[in-house]
Amino acid sequence: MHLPFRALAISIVLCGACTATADAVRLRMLLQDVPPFQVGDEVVIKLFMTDVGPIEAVGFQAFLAFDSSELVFVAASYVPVPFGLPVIPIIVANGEDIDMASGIDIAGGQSGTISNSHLVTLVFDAVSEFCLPTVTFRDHDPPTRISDDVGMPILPLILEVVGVTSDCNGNDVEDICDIADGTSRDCNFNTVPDECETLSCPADLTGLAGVPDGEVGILDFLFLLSKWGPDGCADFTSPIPNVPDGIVGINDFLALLAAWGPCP
Ligand SMILES: [Ca+2]
Ligand SMILES: [Ca+2]
Ligand SMILES: [Ca+2]
Ligand SMILES: [Ca+2]
Repeated sequence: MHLPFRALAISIVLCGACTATADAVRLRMLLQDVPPFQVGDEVVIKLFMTDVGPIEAVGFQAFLAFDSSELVFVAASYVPVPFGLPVIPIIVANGEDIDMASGIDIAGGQSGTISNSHLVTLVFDAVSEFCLPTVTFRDHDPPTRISDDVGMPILPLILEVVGVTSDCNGNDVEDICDIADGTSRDCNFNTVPDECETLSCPADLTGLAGVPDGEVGILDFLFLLSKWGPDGCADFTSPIPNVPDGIVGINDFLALLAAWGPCP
C-alpha cells in the first residue's frame, strides 16, 4: 500500500533571463511510501508539474539519475493526461540515468494546460537500507524543462527532489527515520520524536492495546518494571521532574505511583 507521504525540499532553480522565483513553474518528485526503506521494499516516486501559468504547458522533458547502490529500476509509466503523446515512448533506465519526455496529443484533442498534473510514476526496488531515496534531476543538454507551444522552456523552473520534510530535532534526517533507527524515541507512538514534544501524562506508559490509554495503572506499573534499567521507554523523569535521565529507576517508579489514576 502506498501511503500519501509527501517529501520534497531540495530545490534547483533553472532561470533564463529572470530574477524572481515567485512565478516559477515546478517539477517535483513526491515519494509515495513511508521511509525508511529496507532491502526489497518498493519505492514509488511520482513526478508532478505544478504552478504553471499563465503560459500554457504543452510538454515536458526530464532527465533523472538515481543511486544504484540504493535502488534498482523496475518500471516507469506516463500519465496520459495532459500529455498523451510521449516523445520518449518507453521509459527505461540506462545505467543510473532515466530520460522521459511527452507532450500533448493534438490529434487526440489535447491542448496546452496550466493544471497541476501528475506526469510520471516511477517504481524502484530498494537494494540497500536507506532513509530517503536519492533520485535527482541530472545535468543534460537539452535540460529538463516544461515547454510552451513553440517548444521554448517556461522559466523560471524549480526542480524539487525527494528531501527531508519533517525534522523537528534539526539533525537533517527525516524524523520518521530517526525513530526507526533508534536515534529518537517515540514512546507514545505518534511518529513525533519524543524530544520534540511535551507529554501531557508522561507516566501513562502503555495500555491494553500496547499504547498509552489515558490512565496510570497496573499495566503502566508492570511495563515500568519490565523496562527497569538503562534506555527504556519507561524513563520519563529523574530528580528533575519530567526530565528523562536515561535510567528507568526509582524516580520513575515514584512518579508513576504519584500519578496513579486517570490522566488529567
Ligand atoms: Ca530529524
Ligand atoms: Ca512521540
Ligand atoms: Ca496507561
Ligand atoms: Ca528516569
